[in-house]
Amino acid sequence: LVGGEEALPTQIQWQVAIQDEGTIHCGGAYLGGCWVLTAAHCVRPKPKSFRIKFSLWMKHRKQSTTDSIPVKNIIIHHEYNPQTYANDIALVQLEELNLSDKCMQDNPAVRAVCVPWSTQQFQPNDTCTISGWGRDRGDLEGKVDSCQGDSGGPLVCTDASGLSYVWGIVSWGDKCGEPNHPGVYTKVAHYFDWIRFHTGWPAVTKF
Ligand code: 4AZ
Repeated sequence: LVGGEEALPTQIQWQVAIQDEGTIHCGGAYLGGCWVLTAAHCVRPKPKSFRIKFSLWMKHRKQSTTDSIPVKNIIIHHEYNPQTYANDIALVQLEELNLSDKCMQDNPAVRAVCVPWSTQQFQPNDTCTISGWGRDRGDLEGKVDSCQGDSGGPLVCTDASGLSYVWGIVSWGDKCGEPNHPGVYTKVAHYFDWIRFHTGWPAVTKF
Protein backbone atom coordinates (compact mmCIF):
# COMPACT_ATOMS: atom_id res chain seq x y z
CA LEU A 1 0.00 0.00 0.00
CA VAL A 2 1.13 3.56 -0.55
CA GLY A 3 -0.13 6.20 1.87
CA GLY A 4 -1.14 3.55 4.39
CA GLU A 5 -0.01 2.78 7.90
CA GLU A 6 1.46 -0.22 9.65
CA ALA A 7 -1.19 -2.63 10.87
CA LEU A 8 -1.10 -4.02 14.38
CA PRO A 9 -0.26 -7.74 14.62
CA THR A 10 -3.48 -9.75 14.05
CA GLN A 11 -5.46 -6.58 13.23
CA ILE A 12 -6.61 -7.66 9.76
CA GLN A 13 -8.00 -11.03 10.74
CA TRP A 14 -9.18 -12.17 7.29
CA GLN A 15 -5.94 -11.24 5.50
CA VAL A 16 -3.94 -14.19 4.22
CA ALA A 17 -0.63 -14.37 2.37
CA ILE A 18 -0.34 -16.51 -0.73
CA GLN A 19 2.96 -18.30 -1.22
CA ASP A 20 3.95 -19.71 -4.59
CA GLU A 21 7.01 -21.96 -4.41
CA GLY A 22 7.97 -20.37 -1.10
CA THR A 23 7.57 -16.73 -2.09
CA ILE A 24 4.74 -14.54 -0.83
CA HIS A 25 3.58 -12.69 -3.91
CA CYS A 26 -0.09 -11.89 -3.24
CA GLY A 27 -2.73 -11.43 -0.60
CA GLY A 28 -6.13 -13.00 -0.18
CA ALA A 29 -9.21 -12.96 2.04
CA TYR A 30 -10.41 -15.82 4.26
CA LEU A 31 -14.08 -16.60 3.62
CA GLY A 32 -14.35 -19.24 6.36
CA GLY A 33 -14.32 -23.03 6.16
CA CYS A 34 -11.72 -24.12 3.61
CA TRP A 35 -12.00 -21.09 1.31
CA VAL A 36 -9.77 -18.17 0.43
CA LEU A 37 -10.66 -15.52 -2.14
CA THR A 38 -7.94 -13.95 -4.28
CA ALA A 39 -7.22 -12.60 -7.76
CA ALA A 40 -7.04 -14.98 -10.72
CA HIS A 41 -3.73 -13.43 -11.78
CA CYS A 42 -2.22 -14.50 -8.43
CA VAL A 43 -2.68 -18.22 -9.00
CA ARG A 44 -2.19 -21.03 -11.49
CA PRO A 45 -4.08 -24.31 -11.62
CA LYS A 46 -1.22 -25.93 -9.62
CA PRO A 47 -2.35 -26.43 -6.03
CA LYS A 48 0.88 -28.21 -5.00
CA SER A 49 3.05 -25.13 -5.51
CA PHE A 50 0.91 -22.91 -3.23
CA ARG A 51 0.68 -22.46 0.55
CA ILE A 52 -1.58 -20.11 2.52
CA LYS A 53 -0.33 -18.26 5.60
CA PHE A 54 -2.81 -16.93 8.14
CA SER A 55 -2.28 -14.17 10.71
CA LEU A 56 1.02 -13.12 9.25
CA TRP A 57 2.10 -9.63 10.25
CA MET A 58 5.48 -8.59 8.93
CA LYS A 59 6.16 -10.41 5.71
CA HIS A 60 9.93 -10.66 6.22
CA ARG A 61 9.51 -12.04 9.75
CA LYS A 62 8.16 -15.48 9.39
CA GLN A 63 6.01 -15.56 12.50
CA SER A 64 2.35 -16.36 12.06
CA THR A 65 0.04 -18.17 14.43
CA THR A 66 -0.55 -21.10 12.09
CA ASP A 67 1.56 -23.28 9.87
CA SER A 68 1.39 -22.69 6.15
CA ILE A 69 -1.63 -24.57 4.90
CA PRO A 70 -1.41 -26.68 1.75
CA VAL A 71 -3.86 -26.11 -1.07
CA LYS A 72 -6.26 -28.76 -2.32
CA ASN A 73 -7.76 -27.01 -5.33
CA ILE A 74 -7.69 -23.71 -7.19
CA ILE A 75 -10.75 -22.44 -9.04
CA ILE A 76 -10.00 -19.67 -11.52
CA HIS A 77 -12.98 -17.86 -13.04
CA HIS A 78 -13.56 -19.44 -16.46
CA GLU A 79 -13.95 -16.01 -18.06
CA TYR A 80 -10.78 -14.57 -16.54
CA ASN A 81 -8.89 -12.74 -19.29
CA PRO A 82 -5.17 -12.30 -18.49
CA GLN A 83 -4.88 -9.60 -21.16
CA THR A 84 -7.65 -7.34 -19.86
CA TYR A 85 -7.83 -8.65 -16.26
CA ALA A 86 -11.59 -9.10 -16.71
CA ASN A 87 -13.03 -11.46 -14.07
CA ASP A 88 -9.82 -11.35 -12.01
CA ILE A 89 -11.11 -13.64 -9.28
CA ALA A 90 -10.20 -17.09 -7.96
CA LEU A 91 -11.04 -19.37 -5.05
CA VAL A 92 -8.37 -21.33 -3.21
CA GLN A 93 -9.60 -24.42 -1.42
CA LEU A 94 -7.42 -25.38 1.55
CA GLU A 95 -6.42 -28.93 2.37
CA GLU A 96 -8.26 -30.41 5.36
CA LEU A 97 -6.33 -30.97 8.60
CA ASN A 98 -5.35 -34.54 9.41
CA LEU A 99 -8.31 -36.73 10.44
CA SER A 100 -10.68 -33.79 10.23
CA ASP A 101 -13.03 -32.09 7.80
CA LYS A 102 -11.79 -28.70 8.99
CA CYS A 103 -9.03 -26.66 7.37
CA MET A 104 -8.32 -24.27 10.25
CA GLN A 105 -7.89 -24.82 13.97
CA ASP A 106 -9.94 -22.36 16.01
CA ASN A 107 -7.74 -19.30 16.18
CA PRO A 108 -8.68 -15.96 17.73
CA ALA A 109 -6.35 -14.20 15.29
CA VAL A 110 -8.28 -15.51 12.27
CA ARG A 111 -11.73 -14.38 11.26
CA ALA A 112 -13.70 -14.84 8.07
CA VAL A 113 -15.01 -11.90 6.08
CA CYS A 114 -18.51 -11.87 4.56
CA VAL A 115 -19.21 -11.88 0.82
CA PRO A 116 -21.65 -9.14 -0.22
CA TRP A 117 -24.67 -10.43 -2.13
CA SER A 118 -25.27 -9.32 -5.71
CA THR A 119 -27.65 -6.46 -5.08
CA GLN A 120 -26.09 -5.29 -1.83
CA GLN A 121 -24.82 -1.71 -1.72
CA PHE A 122 -22.20 -0.32 0.54
CA GLN A 123 -23.14 2.71 2.53
CA PRO A 124 -21.41 6.07 2.49
CA ASN A 125 -20.69 5.76 6.20
CA ASP A 126 -19.01 2.34 5.94
CA THR A 127 -15.36 2.32 6.97
CA CYS A 128 -13.24 0.66 4.30
CA THR A 129 -9.72 -0.74 4.46
CA ILE A 130 -7.28 -2.17 1.95
CA SER A 131 -4.45 -4.32 3.26
CA GLY A 132 -1.37 -6.10 1.99
CA TRP A 133 2.41 -6.46 1.90
CA GLY A 134 2.87 -4.65 -1.39
CA ARG A 135 5.14 -1.73 -2.25
CA ASP A 136 4.81 1.21 0.11
CA ARG A 137 6.65 3.90 -1.80
CA GLY A 138 5.17 5.97 -4.64
CA ASP A 139 3.71 9.32 -5.44
CA LEU A 140 1.40 10.15 -2.56
CA GLU A 141 -0.52 12.99 -4.16
CA GLY A 142 -3.37 10.64 -4.88
CA LYS A 143 -3.33 9.61 -1.19
CA VAL A 144 -4.01 5.96 -0.35
CA ASP A 145 -3.65 3.24 -2.98
CA SER A 146 -2.82 -0.41 -3.36
CA CYS A 147 0.42 -1.21 -5.15
CA GLN A 148 2.51 -4.01 -6.60
CA GLY A 149 2.35 -7.03 -4.29
CA ASP A 150 -1.05 -6.14 -2.80
CA SER A 151 -2.81 -8.02 -5.58
CA GLY A 152 -5.40 -10.55 -4.53
CA GLY A 153 -5.85 -8.82 -1.19
CA PRO A 154 -9.15 -7.48 0.08
CA LEU A 155 -10.91 -4.13 0.11
CA VAL A 156 -13.15 -4.59 3.14
CA CYS A 157 -15.92 -2.30 4.40
CA THR A 158 -17.46 -2.57 7.84
CA ASP A 159 -21.11 -1.55 8.03
CA ALA A 160 -23.01 0.23 10.78
CA SER A 161 -23.85 -3.09 12.47
CA GLY A 162 -20.16 -4.07 12.61
CA LEU A 163 -20.25 -6.68 9.84
CA SER A 164 -17.29 -6.68 7.47
CA TYR A 165 -17.71 -7.44 3.76
CA VAL A 166 -15.10 -7.95 1.09
CA TRP A 167 -16.21 -5.53 -1.63
CA GLY A 168 -13.09 -5.62 -3.72
CA ILE A 169 -10.04 -7.68 -4.68
CA VAL A 170 -6.91 -5.73 -5.58
CA SER A 171 -6.52 -6.36 -9.31
CA TRP A 172 -4.32 -3.88 -11.15
CA GLY A 173 -3.40 -0.28 -11.76
CA ASP A 174 -1.06 1.89 -13.76
CA LYS A 175 1.25 3.39 -11.08
CA CYS A 176 0.36 3.72 -7.39
CA GLY A 177 -1.12 6.68 -5.58
CA GLU A 178 -0.92 9.11 -8.48
CA PRO A 179 -3.81 11.41 -9.37
CA ASN A 180 -5.86 10.17 -12.35
CA HIS A 181 -4.37 6.66 -12.04
CA PRO A 182 -7.09 4.70 -10.29
CA GLY A 183 -6.51 1.38 -8.57
CA VAL A 184 -8.70 -1.30 -10.14
CA TYR A 185 -10.58 -3.83 -8.02
CA THR A 186 -12.66 -6.89 -8.84
CA LYS A 187 -16.25 -6.20 -7.74
CA VAL A 188 -16.89 -9.17 -5.45
CA ALA A 189 -20.68 -8.70 -5.15
CA HIS A 190 -20.94 -9.33 -8.88
CA TYR A 191 -19.53 -12.83 -8.30
CA PHE A 192 -21.76 -13.76 -5.35
CA ASP A 193 -23.51 -16.60 -7.24
CA TRP A 194 -20.21 -17.85 -8.65
CA ILE A 195 -18.69 -17.98 -5.15
CA ARG A 196 -21.78 -19.69 -3.75
CA PHE A 197 -21.79 -22.26 -6.52
CA HIS A 198 -18.13 -23.21 -6.13
CA THR A 199 -17.99 -23.18 -2.33
CA GLY A 200 -21.30 -25.06 -2.13
CA TRP A 201 -22.49 -22.61 0.46
CA PRO A 202 -26.22 -22.09 0.79
CA ALA A 203 -28.03 -18.84 0.25
CA VAL A 204 -27.64 -16.12 2.83
CA THR A 205 -30.30 -15.67 5.44
CA LYS A 206 -31.22 -12.06 5.90
CA PHE A 207 -32.15 -11.29 9.49
C1 4AZ B 1 0.28 -4.48 -9.16
O1 4AZ B 1 1.24 -4.29 -9.88
C2 4AZ B 1 -0.61 -3.35 -8.83
N1 4AZ B 1 -2.64 1.04 -7.67
C3 4AZ B 1 -1.74 -3.58 -8.08
C4 4AZ B 1 -2.58 -2.52 -7.78
C5 4AZ B 1 -2.29 -1.28 -8.23
C6 4AZ B 1 -1.15 -1.04 -8.97
C7 4AZ B 1 -0.31 -2.09 -9.28
C8 4AZ B 1 -3.25 -0.17 -7.91
O2 4AZ B 1 0.05 -5.59 -8.68
